[in-house]
Amino acid sequence: MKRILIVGAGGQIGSELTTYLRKIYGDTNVIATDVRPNERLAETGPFFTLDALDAEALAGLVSREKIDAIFNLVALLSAVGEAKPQVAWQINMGALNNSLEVARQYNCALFTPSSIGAFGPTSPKDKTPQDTVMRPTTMYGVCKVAGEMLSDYYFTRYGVDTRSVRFPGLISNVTFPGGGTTDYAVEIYYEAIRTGKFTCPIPQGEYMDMMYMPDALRACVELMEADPAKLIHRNSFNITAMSFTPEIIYAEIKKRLPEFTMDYNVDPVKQAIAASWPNSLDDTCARDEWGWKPEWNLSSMTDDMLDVIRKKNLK
Ligand code: VAH
Repeated sequence: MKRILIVGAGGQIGSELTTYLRKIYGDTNVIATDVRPNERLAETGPFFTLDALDAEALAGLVSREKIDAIFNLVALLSAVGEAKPQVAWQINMGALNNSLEVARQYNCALFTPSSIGAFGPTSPKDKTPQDTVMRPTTMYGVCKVAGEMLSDYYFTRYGVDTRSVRFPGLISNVTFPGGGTTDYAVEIYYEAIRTGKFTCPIPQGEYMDMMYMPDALRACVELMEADPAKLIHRNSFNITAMSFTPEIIYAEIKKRLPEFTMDYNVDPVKQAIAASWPNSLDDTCARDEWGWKPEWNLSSMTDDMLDVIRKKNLK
């Protein structure tokens, strides 16, 4: 990768991936775009407002900037996607289709994240295999499975260098996620510092795979820089770092903040989505094919999250 375009750079992943890639490849070689202006991203490198559904504008930018790798991060997440499924399909699949077509026309590599949301209630729940039944029951999951298959099609039919990982819930301290089922695992840290109490929308006992954002960012680069001859899979690799329930993350925070309290007000939409997803993933293929290995666990992530949030002086 030399000249990189990030589509949807203003979101939870993109806002940190832009900074991360600029440190590796050089500020001027990472062009960030989003449908809304973003002053923070424009401060450290090139930024353009771009509607990912505007195929002509996307193609023009890729051509002008001589892009050789695209990160397509545009997606309405699982819970918000259930509130407006048709909009989620139009945006998620429209942005992917445009990215695939432009990648084909201008010979770009393309990374599009998938998710544990691509699995459904009939997928094996524990140590969910790389290749297994995938019948998601959310529009988000339908988009992710369709996106995986479309991306594999563009690789086999046109030779487009498409690659992808199935991200677990991502936890970060820079940009809040929006409309996700795993958002609680970010919100709980902020409430532990801000108010000392948290009302959890996910029921006790509900395991979900999770990952700290620094591991997710490194996974994006390691996969995109991996030797293509060693890739048996492409779209999309299971990867994970940890799996926990609300009471497990609560107990980890409480070790550090003994006064912290949590109660439950379960959100039925998020409960149904979480229940349809795996409890834990088997990420052997990512480890074997491109050397994936997480570096953060629940304890080290909790130390870092609380440390960074304290320094934000939230009121
Ligand atoms: C969501 N954060 O909750 C996203 C993610 C695995 C979860 O895809 O929808």
